[in-house]
Amino acid sequence: MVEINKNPGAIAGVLDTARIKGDFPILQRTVHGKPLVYLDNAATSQTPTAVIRALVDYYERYNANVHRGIHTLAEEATAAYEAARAKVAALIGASPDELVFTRGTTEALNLVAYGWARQHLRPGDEVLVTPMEHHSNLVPWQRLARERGLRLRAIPLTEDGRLDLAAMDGLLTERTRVIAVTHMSNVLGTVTPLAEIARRAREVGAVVVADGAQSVPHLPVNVRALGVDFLAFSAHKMLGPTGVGALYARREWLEEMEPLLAGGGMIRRVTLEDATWADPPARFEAGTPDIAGAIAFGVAADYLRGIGLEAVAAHERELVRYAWERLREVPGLTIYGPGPEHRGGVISFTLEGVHAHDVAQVADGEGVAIRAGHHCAQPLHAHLGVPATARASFYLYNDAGDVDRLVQALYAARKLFVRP
Ligand code: C6P
Repeated sequence: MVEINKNPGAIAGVLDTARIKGDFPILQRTVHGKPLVYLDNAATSQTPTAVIRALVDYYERYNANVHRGIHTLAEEATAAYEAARAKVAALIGASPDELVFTRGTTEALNLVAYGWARQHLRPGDEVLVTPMEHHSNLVPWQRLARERGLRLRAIPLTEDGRLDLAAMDGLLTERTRVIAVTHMSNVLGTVTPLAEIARRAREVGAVVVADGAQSVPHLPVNVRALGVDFLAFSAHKMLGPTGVGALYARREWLEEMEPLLAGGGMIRRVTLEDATWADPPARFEAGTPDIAGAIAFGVAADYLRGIGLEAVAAHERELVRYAWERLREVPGLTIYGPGPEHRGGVISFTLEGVHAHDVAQVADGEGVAIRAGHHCAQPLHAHLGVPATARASFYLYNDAGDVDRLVQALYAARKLFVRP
């Protein structure tokens, strides 16, 4: 029988998880008759009451289109929408006019590829990617490379799943125009040295397109300190709703970027023959945006700021250290990626003799939600030599007791699938 930690706070004690769990109604539910342990935060995070209230409040009190009406509701909606932009921008150290609301990370990265890179890159130019990119920061570049005759080159990984910066130096040339790199792998948890990458990119005149889907929710991120040109992230991975996210872009690039969509809200002047664009960020937000979602995104940013991203990161560091030790006790379990000191709150693993999907299914039966599969990172799984991994990903409401429940579920999976 696996020993259950009776005092989770004593091990992962940075945040008061009992109080925080109380802010998340969904965490009070049971799954298959057992209290839910939610460890699929890299896929999507749960939503605190304050964020849910913001969505309801918008529809109950001031549902109106933004930047169009002059009636009270429209003015209130516009003010709340722009206030949300300022809050989200402040969270990453950007100005509001450098932040475009998108549908999420995927749309934000496509906007960079098709809105910016398509205009700026020439045949023969090189784009550096990494083997641990989520498909969202790889497939748009592959598509653009085919269309524009670009060359994609991959920065190798070290044995333990970090970026090999010495090898990156060997790939950097005057043809390198873009380094498209994740700030935190959604599979290995590896945190990449973005500031260092940006410094080296500047030396050859390349821009850095950073995928912040996993880092912005979990680490203190400041775009000025990092020196990146673009940073994409999603609200739903940082306590906000689905369907909204953001692209930070340096002002000079925003000025030169082409919109993906044309229509209402993004124009300055339209004649029957022609149109001119509005200033950024409105230029990139054609059509009625997800107004309630953006406002709720701002409330999620408030919530995170209230707790403090330093504290969130420290909490997850403790939790990952604890999970690392506990998981390594499980016979036949292999963890992928670097040690706890180089990763965020994500641990992907395989369990010998049990398919990753079976691991996830048994865990679900125990009330523990984890993800299994390729996690939209097929090239990385090819590199690891496994078709699928199981993944536990943590957030500010998780504690050592949740890790213990996971470990217990893994023993249950072994009992079912592995012959003694
Ligand atoms: N990763 C996961 O389970 P969207 O879907 O646009 O909000 O985010 C895409 C995305 C981009 N980059 C990284 C590093 C990501 O982790 C994700 C989403 C989820 O890992 C769903 S595949």
